[in-house]
Amino acid sequence: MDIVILIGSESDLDIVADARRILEEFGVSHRLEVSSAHRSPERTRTLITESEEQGAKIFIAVAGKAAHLAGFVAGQTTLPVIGVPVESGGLGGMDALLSTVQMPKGVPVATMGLGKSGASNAAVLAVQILSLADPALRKKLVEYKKTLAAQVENSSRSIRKS
Ligand code: RP5
Repeated sequence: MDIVILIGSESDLDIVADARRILEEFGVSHRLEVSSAHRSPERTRTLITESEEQGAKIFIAVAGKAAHLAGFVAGQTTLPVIGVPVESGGLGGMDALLSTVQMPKGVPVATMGLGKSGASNAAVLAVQILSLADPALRKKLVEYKKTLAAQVENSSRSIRKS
């Protein structure tokens, strides 16, 4: 298992659906767990240790509100941590964005944009990191980029036709 996705609450499950699909498409194994930095700190600590022992290479931490899950994980591992802030009521995600991105010096969290697109980008970034040591993954990323470019061309073609 290469990637561990931690979501702060079951209510974040929908946010990571596309990200999980992306990892599957690239053939990258992942484990998904619900664990909260503030409600279940012991469980989160145990998951970090267990994941490291099982050979995990990257953590993706997804949380909303005072989102300290990614920072909590980053403080306890030397593995890269990618943070995804989640929009929730009240401050519309600005709370989670700032909580995730503003890590003090020395403990980085690679912070994505908000919500589902941020989670998808977390998956792509994780694949890119893994591809540094995996030429087959790199080839798949080249194909992925070609697919993105083809989508733009197709959109443009159908607009011209309409
Ligand atoms: C965070 O607060 C979670 O990550 C979630 O995004 C948000 C709301 O949590 P619940 O009220 O659904 O538990 O801890």
